[in-house]
Amino acid sequence: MHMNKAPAVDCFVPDFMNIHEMLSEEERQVQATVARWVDERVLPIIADCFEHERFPTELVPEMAEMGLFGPTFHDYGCAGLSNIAYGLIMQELERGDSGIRSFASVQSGLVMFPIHKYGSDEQKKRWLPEMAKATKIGCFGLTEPDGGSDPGAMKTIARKSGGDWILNGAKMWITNGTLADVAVVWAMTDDGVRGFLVEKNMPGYTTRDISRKFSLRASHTSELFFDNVRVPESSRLPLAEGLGGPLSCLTQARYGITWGVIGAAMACYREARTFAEQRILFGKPLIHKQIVQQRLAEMIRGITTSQLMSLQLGKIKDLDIMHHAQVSLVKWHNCRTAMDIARDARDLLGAGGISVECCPVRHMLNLESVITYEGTETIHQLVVGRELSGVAAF
Ligand code: TGC
Ligand code: FAD
Repeated sequence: MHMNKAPAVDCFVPDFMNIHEMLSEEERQVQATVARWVDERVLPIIADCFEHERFPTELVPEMAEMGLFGPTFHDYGCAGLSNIAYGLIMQELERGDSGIRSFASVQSGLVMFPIHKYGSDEQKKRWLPEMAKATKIGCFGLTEPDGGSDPGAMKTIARKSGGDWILNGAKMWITNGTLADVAVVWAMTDDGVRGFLVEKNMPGYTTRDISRKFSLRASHTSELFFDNVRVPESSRLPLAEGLGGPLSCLTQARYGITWGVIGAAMACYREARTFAEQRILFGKPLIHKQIVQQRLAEMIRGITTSQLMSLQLGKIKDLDIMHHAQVSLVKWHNCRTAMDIARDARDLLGAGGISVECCPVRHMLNLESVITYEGTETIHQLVVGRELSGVAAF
């Protein structure tokens, strides 16, 4: 005999459509473990980190201990989880802060993934176990100072010199750039785009952090410079040929972002709902007002549609039938929805909402980056438009 279950909206993780019931036991346990860790380890310090532009590197070994890096791989010391479990990890991390989720996205989706998919056996053995343990950190260099939306026009070049490659150029807006032991760098060669593993100590390779950001302040965002960097052929990803290589990595990271931003939206909803219960105005708690209920209901509508879209993406990703245009639709939808929720939650909190003590303004500012990186909203609209029309209108 089944009991009808009331929609869960008053908990940390709003679950209006019983998504929890759709998860496997393992997926629930993963979510609960990461959620607890975020509550205990991230939430108490993150406002301070954001205010002082500090990425909390001390948390990275704990994330590795929980198996959060490369969690969907079944080898090289990785956890072998489902794509839905991976998504839930991203959701919980970004409920803490987009910077924490960014760190995990880059390490897993943009560095371990290309090494796993396009690397040689030696490259995999050398880097993947250490990256799973986070004793080595990676970054992903695709965007350049002259523009990120059209990576096919990249100016960073790699020329053959004997058995080696000589790299020249620059990358910009690179997450974890100054922290990274290895950069996956995409460069143009005479045969098209190729990927290289550029190591921290290679002569001619330098990095510098970008400061004065109003967004992703608890995350390192860097510039990478290549001045005649000599990279051995053994450090080229042998199976990556053409622009499809880096773009396939973006599909992995974008998938994680679709879940991540739900976490940011949940955090904002929760703070707005708590405030609306506690704030007495015109003789009643705000939550008794029709307009406030409508605003909270709109937030739940956005969170729920985003959850259902990401859950479906996870299912078709686990079946290995997910297309990158489907990811574009959900990245666009979920980022826009999370931004709208963060902005409205900020407003609902009144003047207090502009303080870093309240999370919506921090999430709202972070989401300005998240809606831009991994393909801007416009780029994703044009990807979907190309599917509908058969015409690339970039
Ligand atoms: P196009 O002709 O469309 O594609 C070239 C080849 O690649 C294939 N492809 C994809 N494959 C897998 N996943 C995708 N998402 C793919 N998109 C395209 C495509 O089928 C084709 O294959 P083939 O075999 O036919 O050659 O290439 P295009 O030059 O027309 O570009 C299309 C466009 C604009 C969609 C693409 O350039 C694009 O996505 N631009 C946005 C760039 C971007 O998102 N950069 C992100 C940088 S990394 C980052 O932001 C990290 S943030 C990390 C964090 O902190 O979380
Ligand atoms: P541009 O490509 O110059 O675009 C400018 C504007 O033009 C945008 O509004 C865009 O939507 C619009 N536009 C572009 N094309 C068209 C068109 N065809 N028609 C109409 N409008 C168009 N990159 C990495 O490689 N690795 C990273 O780790 C990384 N981390 C990042 C972290 C942060 C915090 C940020 C903010 C960015 C990061 N990026 C990273 C870069 C990010 O991917 C780029 O910012 C993004 O791809 C957009 O490139 P752009 O900023 O050069 O904007």
